[in-house]
Amino acid sequence: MILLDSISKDLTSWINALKEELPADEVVTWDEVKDPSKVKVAVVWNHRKDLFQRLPNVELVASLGAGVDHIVNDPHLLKEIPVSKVISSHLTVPMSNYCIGAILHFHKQFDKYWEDKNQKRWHQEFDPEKPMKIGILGLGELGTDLAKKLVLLGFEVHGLSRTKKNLESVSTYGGNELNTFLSRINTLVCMLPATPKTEGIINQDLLNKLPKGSYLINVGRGKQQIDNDILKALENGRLKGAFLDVFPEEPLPKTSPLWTHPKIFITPHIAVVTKVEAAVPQIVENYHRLRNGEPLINLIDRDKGY
Ligand code: NDP
Ligand code: OXD
Repeated sequence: MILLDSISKDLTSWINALKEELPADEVVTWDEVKDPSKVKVAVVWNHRKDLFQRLPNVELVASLGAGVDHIVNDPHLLKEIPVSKVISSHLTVPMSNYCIGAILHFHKQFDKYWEDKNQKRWHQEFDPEKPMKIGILGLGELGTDLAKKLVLLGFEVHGLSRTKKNLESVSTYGGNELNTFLSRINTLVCMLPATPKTEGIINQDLLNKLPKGSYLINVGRGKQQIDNDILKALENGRLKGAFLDVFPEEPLPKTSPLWTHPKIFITPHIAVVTKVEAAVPQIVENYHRLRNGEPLINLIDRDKGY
């Protein structure tokens, strides 16, 4: 039996797609579960609080996205239960496009030309492109795709991950080289997973290590950023602009000063929205593998938490 559960997402299309792929199996929501001990796979996005306590025989928990913090932060999920995430070009393509859009916005100074337009000012600069040295924090599935595409666009690209990677034409750094990485870039793109080590990583101390007039793009997770430190960095010129897709509290409260700051672009956690066609084939594949006793795909490392 496959159970789908979310308190924030309408799961109808997911359930229909899974039922179509697995016509002989039971695909259910929590309200339809008569015997929770029959649930073998739980497919979740922001699941109900006590879900894992009620599933004694679950053998796989599948995230409906790339992030798994909503699952691994649940203390009731036993450490030995495998957790899978979505890995797909349906995710990497929109994520890279979001980041490239934000980078090009700053690179081509579209914010300045928008202001010029409002002032009816014809200011033809000799050198209209802002030089960009882009640093990607997190060179995983998403970060690697972005790094490769930025190289093709002709940008200078740096990338940092916990373990140093080898990527053609990208300057790479290991986790203990954060200061060097920051000193060589002027645009920081955060694509980190939410873990205890990444919580609050975008803080005053980190931002002060960037050169003055840098740019920030955060598409990782909101708890990685300290909003007040970002506001201070914009005030003192350390940052010239920011694109934020994620926030410590979502939806972003109406009282947040981020909403009205002229140098901050806000999107409501839509850098990627996982589509049915991205996740369902992988869930079905793992369901068959589980039944056949074969190794599962797209599993996260439960010790690392991502
Ligand atoms: P991966 O697990 O593939 O990659 C994570 C990367 O982060 C790895 O390179 C890893 O290093 C690195 N990393 C982890 N912890 C640290 C650390 N403490 N210091 C330095 N590097 C670290 O994840 P994805 O690329 O698939 O996704 C990344 C995150 O993006 C997701 O977890 C999610 O939070 C976010 N996301 C946001 C979306 C949105 O719409 N805004 C949509 C989808 C995802 P190593 O390779 O050495 O393990
Ligand atoms: C994800 C997300 O993790 O949408 O997939 O944030």
